[in-house]
Amino acid sequence: MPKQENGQKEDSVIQNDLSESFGEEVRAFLGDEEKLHLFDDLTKVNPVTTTTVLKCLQARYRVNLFYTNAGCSLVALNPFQPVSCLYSPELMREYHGALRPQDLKPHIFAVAEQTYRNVQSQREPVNQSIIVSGESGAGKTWTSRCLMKFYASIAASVISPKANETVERIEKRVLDSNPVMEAFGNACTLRNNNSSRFGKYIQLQLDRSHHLSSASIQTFLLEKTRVAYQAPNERNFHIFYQITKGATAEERLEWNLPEGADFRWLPNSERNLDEDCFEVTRDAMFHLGIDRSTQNNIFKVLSGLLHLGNIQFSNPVDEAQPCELEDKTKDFVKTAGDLLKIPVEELLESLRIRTITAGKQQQIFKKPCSRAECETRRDCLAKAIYAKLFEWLVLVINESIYADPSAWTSFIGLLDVYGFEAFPENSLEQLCINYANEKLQQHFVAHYLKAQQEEYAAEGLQWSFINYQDNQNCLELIEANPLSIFSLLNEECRLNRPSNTDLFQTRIEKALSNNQCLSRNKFSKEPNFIISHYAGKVCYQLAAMVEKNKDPIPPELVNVLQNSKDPLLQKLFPVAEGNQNNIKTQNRAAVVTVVSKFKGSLEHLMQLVNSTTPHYIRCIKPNAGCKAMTFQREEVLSQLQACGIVEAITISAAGFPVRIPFQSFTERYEILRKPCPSNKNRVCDTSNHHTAKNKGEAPAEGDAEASRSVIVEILRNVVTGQTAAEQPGNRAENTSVYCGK
Ligand code: AOV
Ligand code: MG
Repeated sequence: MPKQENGQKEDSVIQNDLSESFGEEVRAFLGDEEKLHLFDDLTKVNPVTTTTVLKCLQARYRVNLFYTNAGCSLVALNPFQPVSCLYSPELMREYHGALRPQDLKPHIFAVAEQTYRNVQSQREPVNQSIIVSGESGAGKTWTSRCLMKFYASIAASVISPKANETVERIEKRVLDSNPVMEAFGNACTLRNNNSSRFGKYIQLQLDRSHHLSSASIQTFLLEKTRVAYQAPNERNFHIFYQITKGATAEERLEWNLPEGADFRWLPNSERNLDEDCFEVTRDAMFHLGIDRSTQNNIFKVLSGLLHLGNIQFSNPVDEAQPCELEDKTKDFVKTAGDLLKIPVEELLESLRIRTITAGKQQQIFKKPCSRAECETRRDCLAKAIYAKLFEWLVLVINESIYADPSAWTSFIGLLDVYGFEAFPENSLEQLCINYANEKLQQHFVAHYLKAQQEEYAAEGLQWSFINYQDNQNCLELIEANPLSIFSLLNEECRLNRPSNTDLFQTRIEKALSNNQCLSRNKFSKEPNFIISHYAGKVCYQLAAMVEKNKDPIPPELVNVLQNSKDPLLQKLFPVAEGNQNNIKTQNRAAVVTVVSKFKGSLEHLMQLVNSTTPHYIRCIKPNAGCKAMTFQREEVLSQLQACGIVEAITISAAGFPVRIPFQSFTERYEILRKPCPSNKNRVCDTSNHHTAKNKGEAPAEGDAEASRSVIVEILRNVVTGQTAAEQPGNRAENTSVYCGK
């Protein structure tokens, strides 16, 4: 859970008081302090407790070991500084070429390689997913980028002359999608200088020979409000800073971006970030098929939005008249109109005059908007353009990496969504982001913590159930039908009345009071509700939430955009057939709310992910301030506790790390089979190397016993590559092999 304050103890202090603060049991473990960093697999730590796991991770972090295996997951600690050779092409080759990548140090490349081999080893290809999770700033996007580079390097190493040309093209384009999507979809927030403001699932599609043949990118809910509103100390999307800083003198002239111009929607531009590199974005766009002239068009429109942001209104003397323009902003209206190729008068009318249809004849009336309404319309226009532009970019990128589904047989999916966040002020955007993270957590819980234990029980294995934090309650509070935060928000939108947040707060409390994940900050004057998420409590402010959920685009704005002479805007806002300039029809369009759309797209995503074999990378943010090489114990501790990683390690350590379907097991190792125990004996426990036990049956005897022990020995070597004695803290369970149904 992100902390507001930064007062945690630093590494050196933690060092000194560590042995005092830990219990007796742990002290024995700490005896081997020198060797702590050698635990590259947390299932080997004994005992597995939050404290021991934390201690191990800290010891490894200190000696630049950022990756540690944790049962079914890989824990990735963010160094917050470039580490030489950690992602070098040589290292990629080493992992890709390794006989057994699991013998090498834990690394995201080992996960990537294992995932790739999983696809290769199946007779029928099984799709795979790598789910990268962690809170905001933990390193998900960085990790996904490195994974993509790894797969691109595998693709580039393909020698097949036939495939070569396609592969080169695809892998380059797949990589080029990153700077473009990050320029348009990432921004500097309080938690992360390069925070993803959208979710992304990229499928790397492989042909029959397991070569990269194409890819596709699916995105989720861009935080478009950022275009027109940035919280204090945050910034707009990177691309706006890139164009204002990186444009040439001629471009400045053409795009009306004089050096030092002051734009309201461009706060904190004095902060220079690596992400401000315009050249990289332009080159990548070019490689993706967006030529220089289209790029020019895009940047002109973006500049138009910045000018739009500087338009300010004042109340008219006569209420029956439209709002006045503040004197100093008149030039901005003209420039915005020029850049967006919309006649200034039309632009002003769309911002200041509302069209109402009424009466039996559906007559059209015009009514001046209030100052606040004018401002909302201005913001809405900018958000609509930016969101469509982002959608269009994703479409263009997808077209450039697309192949007919008959050209590929399997895929590896990489999931990188915005991480859990809690700011001083949280609204619908944070609710959606945190909901997405709850969904991923649920996947982990259901897939690993729950399913694995249920399977042991079903197989009749001796197993004492390990408790874990289930987030079902929290998800129900947010999304359930018929009553949840989402359903109440939707109902409020349907009622189409001026929203009264005080009443809405009471309604939420009444309707959902029996869910323990719901509470309220009673000391706040602002209507709010608190949700206890798996990663911590977040207080959401109700103001503007209903409006954001409706996300209406006034039809006058759509009209004005459809009538623009700008080629890009014409592409983004095509005139639907038979619907030209028809305000009446547009008024009647059914409203699909933001949360309904988001819920639908996430459900679709989870179905897709559920159909794949998952691999988890858990990114951990070692300090709240994004400082290089600083390990704040409490910060890490709360993340470990929240994500259920210790429970997962406990289950992995006590359970069976290798599970092979019984059928495959017998097929594969049949050759070693002499007289074999009956099929009912499904468990081979190698703790004493020669016992088969399950459901209380007697151990096999003689030859059968010996042959089974040979099989298990082989498997053990396949799995660990070492003997038990060589591994620090190894236990009998770690060498167990379990053949399930
Ligand atoms: P996120 O994706 O998890 O947050 P990022 O991947 O953007 O976080 O990482 C945040 C910052 O941490 C990056 O910009 C890098 O400066 C640094 N970083 C992360 N991983 C590494 C690494 N392995 N080596 C060096 N520096 C690293 V968000 O998108 O906010 O949820 O919405
Ligand atoms: Mg990110």
